[in-house]
Amino acid sequence: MKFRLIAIAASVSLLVGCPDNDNNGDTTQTTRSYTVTVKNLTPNQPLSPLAVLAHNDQYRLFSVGEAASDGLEILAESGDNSSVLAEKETNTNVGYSFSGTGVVLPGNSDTITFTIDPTQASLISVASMLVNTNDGFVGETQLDLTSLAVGASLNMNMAVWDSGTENNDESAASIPGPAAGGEGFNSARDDNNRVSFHAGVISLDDGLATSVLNATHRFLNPGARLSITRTE
Ligand SMILES: [Ca+2]
Ligand SMILES: [Ca+2]
Repeated sequence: MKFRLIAIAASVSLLVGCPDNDNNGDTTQTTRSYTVTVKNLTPNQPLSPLAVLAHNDQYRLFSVGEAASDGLEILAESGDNSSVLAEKETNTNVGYSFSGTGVVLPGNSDTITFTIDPTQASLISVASMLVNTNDGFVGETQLDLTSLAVGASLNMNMAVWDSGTENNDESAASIPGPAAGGEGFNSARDDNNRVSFHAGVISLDDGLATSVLNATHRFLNPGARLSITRTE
């Protein structure tokens, strides 16, 4: 009995504290609007233009421990988000795709604003390459927006992943970002072919003789900050 009283008191305070709660699960509302902001937290790793997909729960942009899709391989090696965005056309589980406005420099952020039909897509995935790496990217997948009330935000740190599709040799020939201007995408998968937590770059300063990178290109997780706000 005492537990039940506490539970009731808690639910009452929740209702008082969240007047917008009525918007949750409102089946009469046909669209919902969001802003998605990614802030680059690294010292010297520009982020490639953001890719954002809105989809149902049958889709994942990537799975840790499993092979990257061809689209993610291209994004993670070259920064080109077009193949990931094209999954809207080729995968019936993806309802919407949105691109960022351009490269996101260290300390800067980019914001994408969009409106979606929650019956078509209630989860989102976000990805962007750290361009001074072989195949490093920040990414989140299957973020469920269903319970996000109007005015509420979801904030999280974005881990840096290794797409597992290119060897991390850090050579000038293989780093596409401003540190080198080397090759972007190569269809060879000369790494372990599994998405994993990125071990970080070594750099010439830390003893990798073939590396075109220096200590400023190093990063420790997280690589970016993600904020999602529901506006309508
Ligand atoms: Ca790699
Ligand atoms: Ca490759």
